[in-house]
Amino acid sequence: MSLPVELRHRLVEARHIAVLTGAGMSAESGVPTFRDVQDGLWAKYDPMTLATEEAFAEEPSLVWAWYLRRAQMIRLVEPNAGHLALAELATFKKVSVITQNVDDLHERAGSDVLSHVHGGLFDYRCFDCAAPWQAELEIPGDIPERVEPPKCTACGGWIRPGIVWFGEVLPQKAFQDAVDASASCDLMLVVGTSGIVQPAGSLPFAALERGTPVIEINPEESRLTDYMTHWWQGTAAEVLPELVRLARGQVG
Ligand code: BV8
Repeated sequence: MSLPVELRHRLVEARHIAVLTGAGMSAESGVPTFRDVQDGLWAKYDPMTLATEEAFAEEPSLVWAWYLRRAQMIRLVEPNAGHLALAELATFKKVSVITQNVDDLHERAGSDVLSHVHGGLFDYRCFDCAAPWQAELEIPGDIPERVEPPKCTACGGWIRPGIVWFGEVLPQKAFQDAVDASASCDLMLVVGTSGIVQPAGSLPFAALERGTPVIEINPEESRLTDYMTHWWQGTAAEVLPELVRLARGQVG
């Protein structure tokens, strides 16, 4: 158990816990983290360049195929013990889940997600006129390097994923809800994020600035570790079930 006594008490007494999750939250479900996602056909591409409006405008079929592959990966995996632990925590505490992840694993574990700050792979819209696209996403068994995106029935533009690309502003309400929860909770957990991407990486400071303790759960140090109240070194699926036991006041 790697939690100082003072923080164990704060955990047991906490009435509102905000949780910021990143790609490491889904790693034990078998979803490669954002920086490790490149293998196979897309190994030669940098995700940082693919996840941009410019890349989609230039090569819609390449970018669309990449997101189809990621959507396919997510459909093939299950929530892990970490996702399930957060859903369990919310049965006896107020928990605000703020995720950078574009998967739906928190929802499939039973969590109500307050905020997907980087959007998600479960809604789509027209790249040109932004009309929502409701059709069923067709994912071929074997996804080639390029797949032409569907076309918007309203204007004929390409359909894009409801993802926040680099250089795009975050959904205003989603981010504001995330800031409000981080600033008003009485304990914050930061799970599986390198803290590299902004402005999501700034959310823990909305808690720290108010003297709210922030516990980082990560097997490795991140850009945030030096600023955290406590670094609980370990993985999401190992640590979060233990954290829930401690939150119930079950020691050991
Ligand atoms: C914005 C969707 C402003 C895409 C993502 C130039 C122009 C504009 C902006 C910028 C710019 N230069 C820099 C910026 C800011 C930029 C940014 O932050 N860049 C970084 C790279 C420096 N941010 C933006 O562009 C944002 N928009 O700033 O707009 C603006 C204002 C006005 C007008 C115009 C613009 C938009 C950022 C959103 C990008 N979209 N996702 C997609 O997924 O395809 S972000 C992407 O990275 C994923 O969502 C991912 O969640 C996110 C963050 O990464 P992490 O989650 O931290 O994942 P990572 O792999 O890095 O780390 C994994 C961690 O898990 C590690 O620490 C590891 O140790 C740990 N781990 C591993 N296994 C486990 C584990 N932990 C626990 N358990 C385990 N088992």
